[in-house]
Amino acid sequence: MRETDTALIVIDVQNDFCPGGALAVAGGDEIVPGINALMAEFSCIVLTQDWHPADHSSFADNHPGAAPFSVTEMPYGAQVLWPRHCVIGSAGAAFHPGLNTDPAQLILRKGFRPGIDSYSAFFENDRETATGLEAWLHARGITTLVIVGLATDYCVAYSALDAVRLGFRVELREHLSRAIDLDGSLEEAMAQMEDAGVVMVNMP
Ligand code: VGL
Ligand code: ZN
Repeated sequence: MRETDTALIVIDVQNDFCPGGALAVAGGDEIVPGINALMAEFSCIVLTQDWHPADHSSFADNHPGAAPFSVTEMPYGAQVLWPRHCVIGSAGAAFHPGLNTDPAQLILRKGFRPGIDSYSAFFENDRETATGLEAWLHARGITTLVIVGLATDYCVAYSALDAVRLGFRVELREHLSRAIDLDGSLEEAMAQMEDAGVVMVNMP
């Protein structure tokens, strides 16, 4: 069991981000057994769930003529337009059936406001609307986070970078994450996380 000041944060291990899903991440399902095994080492576990209403502004099909994976300007900045994914209550939004959800004390849903996306588990994409996770972790005396999940270059990276900014010590288990890798996004995200001081752990 890890120290009581450390939490495991499992980002978006949902059907739509696994092979066969609407926004499939290559090998997304491969990380499930390793994440389940890792849970045994933690007394504080948080799962996040990407959770979008049907009219969500991050869906390309809600922008007539826009292609999936194109970029648009939102009031809060640039936003990738994604294929419709993780619609509230859908099978695609459910956790991968192999993920052990029982040990989690918190399941945090994000991205439920139609006008704004939320990659990070801490802040929506305006980088200031809080999800409440920071306060939840602080109230439990958590100072160190071990982050795993999907996708390395979007929700995992945004969560890790926000966590560092908030003063947490952050460790990324690279082998328990998989990336979308859109136009070099993985390389950029890895560089940003390394610059920010995220501790990279990669095990064969
Ligand atoms: C994610 C794109 C859109 C993620 C979520 O979980 O990384 N990526 N929504
Ligand atoms: Zn999403």
